[in-house]
Amino acid sequence: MSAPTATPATLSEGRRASEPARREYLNLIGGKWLPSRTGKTFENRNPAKSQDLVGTFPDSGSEDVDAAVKAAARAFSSWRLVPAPRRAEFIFRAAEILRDRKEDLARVMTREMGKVLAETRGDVQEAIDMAYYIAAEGRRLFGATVPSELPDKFAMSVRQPLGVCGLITPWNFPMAIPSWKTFPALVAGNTVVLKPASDTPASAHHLIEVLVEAGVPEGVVNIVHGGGSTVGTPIVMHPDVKMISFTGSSDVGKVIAERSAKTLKRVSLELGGKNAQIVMEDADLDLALEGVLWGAFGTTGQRCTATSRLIVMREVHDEMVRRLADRASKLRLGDGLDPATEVGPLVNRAQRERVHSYTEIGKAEGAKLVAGGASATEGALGDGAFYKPTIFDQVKPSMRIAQEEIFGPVLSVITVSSMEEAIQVLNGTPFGLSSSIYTRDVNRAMRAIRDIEAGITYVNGPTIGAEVQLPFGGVKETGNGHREGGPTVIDAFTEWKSVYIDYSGRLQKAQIDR
Ligand code: UN1
Repeated sequence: MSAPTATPATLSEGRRASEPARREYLNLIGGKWLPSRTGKTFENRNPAKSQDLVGTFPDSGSEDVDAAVKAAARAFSSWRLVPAPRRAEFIFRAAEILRDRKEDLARVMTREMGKVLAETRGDVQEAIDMAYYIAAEGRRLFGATVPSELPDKFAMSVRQPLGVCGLITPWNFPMAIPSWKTFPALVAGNTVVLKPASDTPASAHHLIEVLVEAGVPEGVVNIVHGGGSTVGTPIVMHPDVKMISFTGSSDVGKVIAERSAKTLKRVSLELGGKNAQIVMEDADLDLALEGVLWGAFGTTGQRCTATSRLIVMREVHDEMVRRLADRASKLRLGDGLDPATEVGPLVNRAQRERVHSYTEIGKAEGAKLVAGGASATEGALGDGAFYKPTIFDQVKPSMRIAQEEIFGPVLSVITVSSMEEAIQVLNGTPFGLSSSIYTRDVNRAMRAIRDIEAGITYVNGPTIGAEVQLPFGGVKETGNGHREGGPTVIDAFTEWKSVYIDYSGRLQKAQIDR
């Protein structure tokens, strides 16, 4: 494996990423660190401090994608033959490197994405968790052995890798989500071309560097930096890419599914959400309040799983909204590297404009603004993409602010009069990722678990905080039936082969010889 030509392994040299430092990043193609063939680059800047340049990245094009796919296809012919437990050992090694370097990786992530250090540490931790969890699959990758209907005949099913997988990842979990896709793909015997979000390319890049350092052979992992149309689309359209795993918006997911249909690629999609927390009148209100604050404003509301709607019983509405508005308006905004900060900036100014447009929509729809509703520009905040935690009360379930994914710190409060109405409102959007109910009544909790249309339901916990060992994904326009995480992610990254071994020494005819 040739070394990066820019400043390699800077993170292992103990430099604190919070110190202003920039780096020229390159693509990794077939084991070589290369600039883009376009000759172009783009900048990655800190959304809390615009003068802080994290690094420059290749602004790649279809030729870079083609080279990466060819390298991955070549590497596949040998990687698929490496025994799965050996493949997994590279991932265990990567887990250890990530664990040792967690603090530095988290600090760079805060600089490029904005979320607070406690959360970027959590993001790296999620990659470490995924590595340990899925590397153990190297000694499982279970198939089934089943009886044959004929004598002296053996039957089983085995998993086989797909080939080159194209992984397209978002900016809100800059390392965790690339790890959710890359690690299982590799354990299963696939090779990878990764295109991370151009808002947060450094963290995905560091993940790939860690895999290189762990000894993953040349061409098995490749990273091509750049935009959605210039790099993402060529990956999706490439005939030698066998599978696409994408996390992002439902609109882009639908386009990817359509395009992938032309070459009948497998597509695993993790898309939008409009997650809700229900608060019943019997709930522990203190707990419910902490839950919704964390679910709605943690990560500045930029999680697929973020709490975007609070569905509250009429009896406890006034108290909940009063306390919530008070607490939300006191949350401390700032640079995520400052330990006092509770809410970081949005990922960029364009996203802040988008979030603010929903504030205008909410007002025009007649909802009542009870907190926030504007950019935060006081003092040093003026240099970043900060937006005040925003709460709309008196929201009707059909309003756009109650139906569309906003992906920012905006919460819509909807009042209901019964459990049935609460679940009906919760289910009444095109999405179905995460959900939550706060109640002390076990019967109500069990009914909610049964009747809520979502891939994830929490009881007495917020909508965010999924763990890697359980399936992650959603129903309706949140996805297309695949799940990340848990043992289920292996289904996304493998093909089944059924094997029949006839040791009778004669022609036996299934369904006919009886
Ligand atoms: C996402 O926002 O796409 O469950 C992922 C959670 C995190 C993962 C979120 N563990 O909130």
